[in-house]
Amino acid sequence: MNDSILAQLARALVSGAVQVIDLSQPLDSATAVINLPPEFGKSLPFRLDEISKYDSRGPAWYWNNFSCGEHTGTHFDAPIHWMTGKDLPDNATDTIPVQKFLAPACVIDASREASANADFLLTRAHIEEWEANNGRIEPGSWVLMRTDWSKRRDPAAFLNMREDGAHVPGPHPDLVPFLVREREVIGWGSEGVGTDAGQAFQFNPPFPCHSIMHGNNRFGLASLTNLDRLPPKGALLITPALKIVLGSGSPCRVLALVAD
Ligand code: 23J
Ligand code: MN
Repeated sequence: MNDSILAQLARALVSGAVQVIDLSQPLDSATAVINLPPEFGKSLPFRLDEISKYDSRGPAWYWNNFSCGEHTGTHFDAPIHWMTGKDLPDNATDTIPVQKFLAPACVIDASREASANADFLLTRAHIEEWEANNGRIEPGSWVLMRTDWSKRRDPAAFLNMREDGAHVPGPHPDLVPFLVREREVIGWGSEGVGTDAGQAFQFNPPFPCHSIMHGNNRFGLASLTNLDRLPPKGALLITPALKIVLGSGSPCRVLALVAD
């Protein structure tokens, strides 16, 4: 009899008792890319260049070159991405211990608040309400903020830029140190183009999710989708970043395992 935990999982995958949900957005040249003020460097959009397509350039094969910034589309943020994490051990995409690419997820539903207020910030009070219903966030969990922002298919509506910067929901600056120190989360995931709120450039500290998460060797996931298909607790995330040597992050096919 084979009832090892992995054999049970394999059977559950074959039977459909465990489902795989794709939390990634499609990558193409229209994929929205973060737009920082003009004095800063630019991340290039995704680009595909055909090498051959069963033609004189390659009679039996189709393939492409592609290029993009590391932080394009659904992507993983490594600690080395931020100055606060630059000297931490194993802080880049090639050195993060691969065990960390599998971790449970807590999904906080802020879709109602986000639809009423594009600048909505998730606070400790929201987490405590979630914990009253679902139990305490376990160490090593992802916290994913569901906003339904990924349903904004028009890139302009998704980025939601105004003269005073982007207006996108995210974590309150006081929430991030709480999640790092008192809940020991592995990272934070957002549906927006980055992990921080659109107005986070003027928070104290600026970009607290980047600054505090990465300064404590924690990770980020951005441009997630399908968070409305996850339970509040119990999903297992698979988030392997590409093994870019000294990479600050990479596009990522983020998958969630969910049991019936
Ligand atoms: C660089 C500077 C600011 C931000 C970002 C990148 C991201 O959101 C990112 O994708 O890591 S806010
Ligand atoms: Mn990023």
